[in-house]
Amino acid sequence: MGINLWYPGHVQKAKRQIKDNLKKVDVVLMVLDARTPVTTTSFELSLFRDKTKVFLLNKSDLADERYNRMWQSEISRSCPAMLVDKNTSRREILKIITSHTKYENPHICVVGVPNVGKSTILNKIIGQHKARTGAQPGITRGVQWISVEGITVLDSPGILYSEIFSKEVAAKLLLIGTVPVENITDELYELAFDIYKSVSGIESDMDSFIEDFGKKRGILKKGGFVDIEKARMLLFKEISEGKLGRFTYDIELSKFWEVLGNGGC
Ligand SMILES: Nc1nc2c(ncn2[C@@H]2O[C@H](COP(=O)(O)OP(=O)(O)OP(=O)(O)O)[C@@H](O)[C@H]2O)c(=O)[nH]1
Ligand SMILES: [Mg+2]
Repeated sequence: MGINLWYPGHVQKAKRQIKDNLKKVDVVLMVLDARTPVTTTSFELSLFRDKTKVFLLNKSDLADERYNRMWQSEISRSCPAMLVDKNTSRREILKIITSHTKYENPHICVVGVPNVGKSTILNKIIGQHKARTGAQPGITRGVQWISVEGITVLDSPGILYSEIFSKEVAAKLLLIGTVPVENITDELYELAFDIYKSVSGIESDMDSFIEDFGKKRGILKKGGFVDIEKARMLLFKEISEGKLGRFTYDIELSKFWEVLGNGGC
């Protein structure tokens, strides 16, 4: 599967680095994508077993609003959880953190799969743009402690589950932009499109949808034919950036608790 090409050394290294720094961490901010709260919990949760965890359902502006409310209340049954988007204030995020820790100036660690918005949230918490952010997964490469006015936060690169890694998980990660659109197999594109189709109500098959999309966007090669490869890449990029609408791909609430496992919060 294409995704294996992108389970690179730096993810292994990131896990090791996070582990080495965990002793100093009081609160782990688990950043999930509100479109796929289950799929984006698919990383090494065991690392954080004994830590106080706060769940942030980020990019909620790209997810279906009805499901946003459902997910927030479901996760909140047992764990601190809030919906976050680019407009969420620093004060709101600090409030949920400080209300779940006894420390006045807690050391906070921000973790999650690639491109979920970890560095954006970190910058918000410290009130400064100190961590680099960007639309490609894999922007943050090493862990770094950042300290501003008594708030100490650890930024970390995206981490992924190394074992039980199903095709469905990979397809959903593609839909939310966690997997770069290079190196994806046709099979994975097909599966991702099927999932997208089922929530968006599109009726056409992938090939004709891409053909139409390419024509509309003028993604043509010599002779006036649609450049299918390029059109496909742009289509999936736009889907992941929410440009074609707000969708939630994980809708089975009970699955969250299965993935979270016994460790809970
Ligand atoms: N629509 C939307 N976009 C967001 C939100 N938060 C972050 N982004 C965008 O998502 C992209 C990734 O953000 P980053 O903060 O770099 O994500 P990251 O998790 O640090 O990524 P890596 O370091 O690559 O693992 C950027 O283009 C951000 O502008 C949000 O709440 N809504
Ligand atoms: Mg980052």
